[in-house]
Amino acid sequence: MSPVNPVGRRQALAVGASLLALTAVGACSSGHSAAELKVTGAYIPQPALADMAAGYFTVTNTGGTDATLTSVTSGFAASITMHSTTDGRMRTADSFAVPAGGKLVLSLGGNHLMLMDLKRKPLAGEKVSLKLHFRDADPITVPVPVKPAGYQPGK
Ligand SMILES: [Cu+2]
Repeated sequence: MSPVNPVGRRQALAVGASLLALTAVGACSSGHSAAELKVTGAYIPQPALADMAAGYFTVTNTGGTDATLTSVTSGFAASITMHSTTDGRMRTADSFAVPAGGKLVLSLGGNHLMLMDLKRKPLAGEKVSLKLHFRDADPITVPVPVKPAGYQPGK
């Protein structure tokens, strides 16, 4: 009598191989799930002058991969820079992280966009288009409402 049944052994190997395959697929899909970005609460307060405006929004990432906001462009402003605020001091930021399962918040007194060299002064009630460019995610174009000067969300 043979101690090993050849048929049983082959089946065991086949089951083992398919389990390995399942594990590999599972690891791959969770490790590579893309960033899932959504932009909400975007607004631009109507500026006092035509040459400069600020911009605010929130980017939420419900995906499994970190993304990075690398730049913002618009046909309406020749130059858009990103600023962070620390202890009341503004400084230019090269990029902003949008962590997996987290969010990036641009808000009054904190991180914000600085829009310069405007084509014209944006007026409350109109919308301008901003395009957000990311590393590790597709760009998102957002219609951004212009709010009255001094507008604060939720007030
Ligand atoms: Cu600034």
